[in-house]
Amino acid sequence: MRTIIVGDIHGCGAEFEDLLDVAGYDSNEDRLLLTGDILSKGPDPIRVWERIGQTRTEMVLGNHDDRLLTHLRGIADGQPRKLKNQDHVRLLKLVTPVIEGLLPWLGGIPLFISDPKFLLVHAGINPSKGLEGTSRDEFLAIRTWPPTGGIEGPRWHDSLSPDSRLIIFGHDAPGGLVEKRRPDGSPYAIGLDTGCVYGNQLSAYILEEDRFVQVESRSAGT
Ligand SMILES: [Mn+2]
Repeated sequence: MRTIIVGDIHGCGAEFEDLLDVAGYDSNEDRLLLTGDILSKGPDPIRVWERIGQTRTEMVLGNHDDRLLTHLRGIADGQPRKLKNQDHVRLLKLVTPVIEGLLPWLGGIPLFISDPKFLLVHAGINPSKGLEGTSRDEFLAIRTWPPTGGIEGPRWHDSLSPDSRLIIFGHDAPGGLVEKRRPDGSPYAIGLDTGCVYGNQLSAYILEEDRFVQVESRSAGT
């Protein structure tokens, strides 16, 4: 069995399928995990959702998944929230027909997945407080450390000890592919958001083979 971890898909359904093909994903043999932020922004969230339904996929919650969950709960409660952002309006319109399956699935998605060999999170952990001291907001959206509130600045994983368990994350398309290794060559930080939805690549890491797989975006970005 292999462990395949895919970075932020953001509605890039065709590229998700391309990537699974290139990785040689076999749903009977391989374990598939996602870094979160699977549906928002991109062209084909329903294709992503259908593909996930055909596989035994595990995932951690991203900041965009969390916001979608809030809106879906509003719809289910008969109190839909007013939306100004046209991207959000479009996404909700596309996924509302599948709300019956999507809402309970998304509601059960954890903030982190802890395995003896790796820790999977969407954005990261608080590098000084560790996994136990990481807040919900940090799991969903941490980027810089010390926090700057913006995109520029040193990343949280720059402050990680190489002795820590391998941590795999997404969320940081501006930071690109992250690959940090110990002196013995083994990885301790892997970042997989390579901005497919912005016209770049969709990336995956295959744990047992210690290698990356990438496919190009099919569009010039959104
Ligand atoms: Mn994100």
